[in-house]
Amino acid sequence: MTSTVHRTCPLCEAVCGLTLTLDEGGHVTSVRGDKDDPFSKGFICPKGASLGQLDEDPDRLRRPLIREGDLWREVGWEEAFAAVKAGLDRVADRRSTAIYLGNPNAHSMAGALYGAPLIRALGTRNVYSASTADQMPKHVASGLMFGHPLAIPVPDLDRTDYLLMLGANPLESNGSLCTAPDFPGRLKALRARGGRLVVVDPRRTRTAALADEHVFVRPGTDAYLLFGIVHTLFAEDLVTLAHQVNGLAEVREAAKHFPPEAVARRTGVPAEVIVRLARELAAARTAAVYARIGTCTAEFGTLAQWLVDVLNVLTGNLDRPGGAMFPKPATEFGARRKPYAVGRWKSRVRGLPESNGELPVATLADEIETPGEGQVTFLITVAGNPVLSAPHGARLDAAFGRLDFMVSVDLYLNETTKHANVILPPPRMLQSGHYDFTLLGFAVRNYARYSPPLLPLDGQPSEAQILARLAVIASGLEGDLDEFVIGEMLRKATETPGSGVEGRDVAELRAELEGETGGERRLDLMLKLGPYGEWAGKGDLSLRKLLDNPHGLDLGPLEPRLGEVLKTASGLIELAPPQIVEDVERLRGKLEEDPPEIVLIGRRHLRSNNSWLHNVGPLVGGSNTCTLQINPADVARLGLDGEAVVRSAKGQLTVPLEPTDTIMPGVVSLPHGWGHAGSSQSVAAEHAGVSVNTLTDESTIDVPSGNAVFNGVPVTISPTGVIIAQ
Ligand SMILES: Nc1nc2c(c(=O)[nH]1)N[C@H]1C(S)=C(S)[C@@H](COP(=O)(O)OP(=O)(O)OC[C@H]3O[C@@H](n4cnc5c(=O)[nH]c(N)nc54)[C@H](O)[C@@H]3O)O[C@H]1N2
Ligand SMILES: Nc1nc2c(c(=O)[nH]1)N[C@H]1C(S)=C(S)[C@@H](COP(=O)(O)OP(=O)(O)OC[C@H]3O[C@@H](n4cnc5c(=O)[nH]c(N)nc54)[C@H](O)[C@@H]3O)O[C@H]1N2
Ligand code: SF4
Ligand SMILES: [Mo]
Repeated sequence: MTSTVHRTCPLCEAVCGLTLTLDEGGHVTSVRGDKDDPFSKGFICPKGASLGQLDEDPDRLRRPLIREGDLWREVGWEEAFAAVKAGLDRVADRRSTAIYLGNPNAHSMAGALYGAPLIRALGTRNVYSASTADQMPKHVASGLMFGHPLAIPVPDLDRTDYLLMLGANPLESNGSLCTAPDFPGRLKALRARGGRLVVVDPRRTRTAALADEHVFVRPGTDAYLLFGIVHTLFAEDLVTLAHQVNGLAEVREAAKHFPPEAVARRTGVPAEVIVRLARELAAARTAAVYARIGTCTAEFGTLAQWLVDVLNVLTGNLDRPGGAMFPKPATEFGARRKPYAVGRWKSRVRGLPESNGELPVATLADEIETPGEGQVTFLITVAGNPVLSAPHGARLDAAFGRLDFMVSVDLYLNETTKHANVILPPPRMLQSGHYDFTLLGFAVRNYARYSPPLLPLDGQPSEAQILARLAVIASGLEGDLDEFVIGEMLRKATETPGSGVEGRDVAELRAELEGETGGERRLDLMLKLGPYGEWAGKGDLSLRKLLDNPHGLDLGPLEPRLGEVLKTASGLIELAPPQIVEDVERLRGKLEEDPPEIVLIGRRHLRSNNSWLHNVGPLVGGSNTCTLQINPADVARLGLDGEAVVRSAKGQLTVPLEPTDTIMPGVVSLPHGWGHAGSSQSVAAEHAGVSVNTLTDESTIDVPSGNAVFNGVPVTISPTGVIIAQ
């Protein structure tokens, strides 16, 4: 007997609904898009379609591993946890412990619900994550402008008349910090209804090819370009404010230094194009500016992310339909008691400021290598592969080898986890519940969907249980973590005026919660207390209701809600936060600088996902390979053929060339997440490629956020076989 089940795809930010067919043995026999999902409406991509192969990959770990020298031994769970405890007991000072949380934590219930308690239990400030290799500039800009790092406006994709998109390629990535299943279809619909799409990218990507206009920009210079647009709005009297703001005069002052003629040379975008973009943005009935990873992982990432929302504000488009809007997720984040701040503490070695409670992953190697009080000797990684994904990952590869003890929670033995003393594998995807606590906060329509586990755990702990157990080991406190958290949340809610449960009895409310696991009960609580919840009084949302609606629930289009979202001390939008404006000097200082002759950027491929889907046969090969895209003019100028040697300040690689006129002259592109030579993942090893993060530089960061810089890395390129004096 086969069965048909529905669940959310956990692989990227698009949160598509999937319909799976399972045979009697619980094996996936087919995966289709779920036509009844009100948000994704049947959309699916090749990754979602291969979920079955991934779920049953013979190379994935099923039991814990303990490393003894170079040998791995499969052990039972109790032995594995005892080994972790023994490793941690050897640490005299918790300041010597560190944790790294990788990208899949943003997709899993375990990451959302148990990451923070684990950090607290470990009691260290050495907290690192993929966020400082990704979107930290956006959190810092939003935190300082709107008072909350998660107050991130998204383009109102389905209604906007004009979309200016920088450094994003949703036709490959399916979107990021903008949850929108079938992003390609939504962009086509925008154009079909007479809207205009402009894409700014050093490559003519598939997204750019679909747009009305593609603008080539020199890597790393988006902040100049955006300032040029802001300058024009002021110069031509095109500013229309729809909200009261602080700092308008400071923004106008700062923008004076960046007239279009001055930034044209640096950005490669002609002055008349910059002026026209400003006029178009101002004239559009509604418009949104949206910028992603190409602009975040850059030297001026925070300035660029800030200017994106400055433009949304200055054109009157923030918080209005068709503009840039704040989603209202069903498990809405709580209020912040203190104003958002960055730099509350600094890293030990380089003195880099904390943001969102994290230190930059760009300095993790320093903390492991540098002796002294607080030197990191014990590391936990959860769902991360920083050896391939962090800037100058090659250095981390060596640094991890020097740790006293390392624990990894991961389904693969890979470039990072090979250094662990203990690897704890999560169960199969189909054995886990799924709710997108994080990603639904960035959705272009309000929506909720819960996927319960489809298969039993068979004695193996869930990932939630693994993380909770690690927290118990680290804190030394026994007890039920979930019931503790539930008690705390209920206590706060019953003491908060207007919470819908003010003055009610905690035990009584606790007894009303449903759910098979602690995670489900916490979800039920958050839904009931959330803006559509049955307790908050504005709806009837609960776990039960989501279980009764397995295709998901549409909660309506985005609505203006700035008043609810703003958490700044002034109660106004802070258009010119001092910590950001301070960095404008650095930008000005480089305005006249001659750009390097050749710079390196990254790219994504539809069938890839950072470093960890290269072991799924149907996804690798063909156009999804690790090649260096280079303009034919550069190939000819440098006398290259077939392969070339790329050198940076940090390392060198020999790579196959892919000449294409879709990339600007003077720019080359190499995807990240490759470099699987010698991997125990058999398919990935056959498609090894090289790691671009051998070349990237951990000493360069976006200053306000500490974010890594992956785009605009200076490199030189020479034919293979030519010996260059170093
Ligand atoms: N298929 C696939 N999907 C993914 C992922 C994946 O690896 N593969 N990863 C997921 C993750 S973790 C994330 S964060 C998202 C990212 O989602 P996106 O931000 O859409 O990521 P990319 O496809 O890398 O698009 C970035 C674009 O920026 C361009 N670019 C590079 N440098 C610059 C610059 O200086 N300025 C400008 N304006 N553009 C520049 C690149 O050419 C590229 O086209 O994708 C997610 N989805
Ligand atoms: N040069 C360059 N470098 C980049 C980028 C770039 O554009 N260019 N992009 C950056 C970005 S945006 C990101 S987000 C980071 C990603 O950085 P990381 O998060 O460090 O890297 P991933 O490749 O996503 O690694 C995910 C790991 O989690 C494991 N995993 C997958 N699912 C699960 C699960 O459910 N549970 C557990 N426990 N483990 C799981 C996988 O096996 C893999 O080891 O890379 C960054 N690095
Ligand atoms: S677009 Fe993303 S969420 Fe949708 S099927 Fe593909 S990988 Fe899964
Ligand atoms: Mo990312």
